[in-house]
Amino acid sequence: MAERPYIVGNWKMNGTRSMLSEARAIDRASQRLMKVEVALAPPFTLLHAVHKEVQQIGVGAQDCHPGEDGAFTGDVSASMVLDAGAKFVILGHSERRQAHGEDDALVKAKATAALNAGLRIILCCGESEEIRDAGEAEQFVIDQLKASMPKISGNVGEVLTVAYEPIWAIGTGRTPTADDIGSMHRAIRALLVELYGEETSAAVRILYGGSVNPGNATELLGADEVGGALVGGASLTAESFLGIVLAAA
Ligand code: G2H
Repeated sequence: MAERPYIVGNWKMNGTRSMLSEARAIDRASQRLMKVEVALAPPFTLLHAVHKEVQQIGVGAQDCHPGEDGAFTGDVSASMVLDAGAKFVILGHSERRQAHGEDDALVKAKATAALNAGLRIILCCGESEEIRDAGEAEQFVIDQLKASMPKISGNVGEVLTVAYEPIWAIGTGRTPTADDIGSMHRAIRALLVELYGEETSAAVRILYGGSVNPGNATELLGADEVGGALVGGASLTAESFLGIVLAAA
């Protein structure tokens, strides 16, 4: 695992102000687990409230628009989420690729906007079940990452995190084996070395995401080249999310 594992809770379209107590509890416990970097990505409506509520953990958004401002009803720009207290944004999640038709070019444009605004990015990638069954998962994920990766200059480890999330494992309770995760993460690491050089890319953490829970976290986090986890369903209560944080500590 990475020197300082990164455990990120993606609340997706869940949470009202009643969930601020969960964020508070996660933050309080994380103050005693400094070996792990912990963060939450609540919905836009809770970004500022969670930011005000916590001291230790990072707060991020789940999406941003590629533009600066303008007539884009319902959209939120990178500088707006930064202003609300976000330090990072999750981009290219398969739920946005599938439900909102986001392609690699749009993900890249959003990532460029986020970096320009001063946000860190968590860039998601992952294959469908059909692609895995066809034996094309690694090539697909590498091509997807190449096409959605923004131009990054300077210290790439400070601004970029990659999250590998096989679509068939998201919210399904099914997970790849530790060996499968390890070989995918090694392929992603090789791409990062090719793009940014060995030394610079070493600080980029590659998270695993897809049905991570307190029961399987130790095994999944122990897979080769896994630098942490992007957690959906199991991040919605402090109890289950902290079980995963503890497994990383
Ligand atoms: C994958 C993951 C969080 P879950 O989407 O990004 O969700 O842990 O619910 O599978």
